[in-house]
Amino acid sequence: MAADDIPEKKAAVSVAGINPDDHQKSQNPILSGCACLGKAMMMLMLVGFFLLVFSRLMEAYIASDYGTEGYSKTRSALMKIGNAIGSYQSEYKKFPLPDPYPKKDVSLRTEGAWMAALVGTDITLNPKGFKFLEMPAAENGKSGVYQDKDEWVVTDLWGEKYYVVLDVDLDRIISNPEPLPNDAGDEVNYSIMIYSSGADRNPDTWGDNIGNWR
Ligand SMILES: [Ca+2]
Ligand SMILES: [Ca+2]
Repeated sequence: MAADDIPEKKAAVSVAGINPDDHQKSQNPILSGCACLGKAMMMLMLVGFFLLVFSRLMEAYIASDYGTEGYSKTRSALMKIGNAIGSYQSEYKKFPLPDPYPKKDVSLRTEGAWMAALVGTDITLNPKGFKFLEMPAAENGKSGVYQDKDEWVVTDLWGEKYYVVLDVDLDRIISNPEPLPNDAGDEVNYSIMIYSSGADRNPDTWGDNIGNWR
């Protein structure tokens, strides 16, 4: 009778311990492969998501370290210094460098007689007294120009003097201060390269350095 059949069917399910449909899937290699592929895709998506979050956090960290505004201010200062040197060159047909005038390219910092020449306080290098470089007065030695005893100094946001490379021999080639992979770009075609050592004040760490060419 039908009443006797019902317990037997329930018992069959109970003995198997699994849903018959699942059992069928586990026996089907195609369905099983699809499940593995789905898990792999899920893992890849999760990894991609975490990488995205990590990169965003790193960007936020770098931005908080010197900030977009800091970057803009530094770039503006670099352009000012570069333009001041260019204007001096136009006026005096040379770089604002003291005698003995160098014959080869030079690397220097934004301090000393050549800074005094650009701000118009050194009539030896700048007999016409032109004010080629106008910068705000530095506060606590940061972000501007100030006089340290007899020397004029120009500093970045973090109180460090800028780094400058000048193509004094006028061949339009400068030894690149920024090391590149596989020595690519060892020499570059610039006349004036100026850079800040960035928030960490270390010129050798280029992640935060800010240059007039980069
Ligand atoms: Ca050169
Ligand atoms: Ca640095």
